Amino acid sequence: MAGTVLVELREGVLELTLNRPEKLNAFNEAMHAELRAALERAEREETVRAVLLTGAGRGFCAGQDLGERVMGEGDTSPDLGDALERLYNPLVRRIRALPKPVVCAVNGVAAGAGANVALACDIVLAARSATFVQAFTRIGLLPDSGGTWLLPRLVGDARARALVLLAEKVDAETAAAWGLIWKAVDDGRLLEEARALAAGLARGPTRAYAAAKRALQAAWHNGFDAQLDLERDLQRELGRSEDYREGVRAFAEKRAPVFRGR
Ligand code: T3D
Repeated sequence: MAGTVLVELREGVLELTLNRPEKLNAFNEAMHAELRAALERAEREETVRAVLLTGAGRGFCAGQDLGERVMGEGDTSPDLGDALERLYNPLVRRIRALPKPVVCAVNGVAAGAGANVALACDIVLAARSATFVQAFTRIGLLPDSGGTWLLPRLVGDARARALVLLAEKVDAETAAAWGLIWKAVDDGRLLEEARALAAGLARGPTRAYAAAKRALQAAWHNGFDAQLDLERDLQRELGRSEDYREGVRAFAEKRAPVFRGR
């Protein structure tokens, strides 16, 4: 039986396809578990040097599977804090902290936590027909999975507040124009472009990417001096890497570098 996440390693890229298309790839416990295992593999295996996340069918991900949350008269309310603590928070933390680039190809609607998981990735491409919707307030919730942290930082407070309170769909072109994502591409070219981009990153200096991700994440809370200190420490480490040596040698020899991620 096909899993809820399809996993394929190609050209150093671990391609992860959310695979519950009949539910627009909404998250259930099984999909969380399979995605977690795949991301752990991405972190562990040296042959994996980038990750590509996408969705099967016409949607990217519709957030939490609401079928698991329907309550009858007299049912006790679910502990959503527990669901965030066990499932969503570790997921977005894992994506942000993964020491390898994570590319997201948003192939269709990205709603609720599905939108915020996409936005947690390093480089987000979206099909022109894709949409993003902070659907949470439609069902009486607030954005989670890092949405309230990430949105104002990406698009500014005014747009973040409107996105959250109005819970309206934003199309991919607008998302790109606002800086919510990297770019919108023609539907038929999305996967091809995302794969080429991820494969290029997989051939790149993996340790430099990891350090850059770490520094960019720290920049959100560090002051200028702390950030300069962090850059100094990380650059010191990178200066001892094989990839740096190769990069400089290739530059001097006027050829393309061959980075091994070491
Ligand atoms: O609970 C916790 O653990 C706390 C954490 C919460 C995190 C969250 O993500 S909360 C937010 C949950 N998500 C939503 O509220 C989004 C719900 N879905 C929608 O608003 C719409 O489906 C979309 C805007 C995403 C897409 O609209 P549209 O018109 O393109 O498609 P549709 O017809 O509404 O959906 C197609 C099918 O997918 C449909 O099934 P059916 O009728 O054909 O059998 C629909 O029920 C199903 N579907 C869509 N979203 C979900 C879903 N099934 C389960 N859960 C979903 N989230």
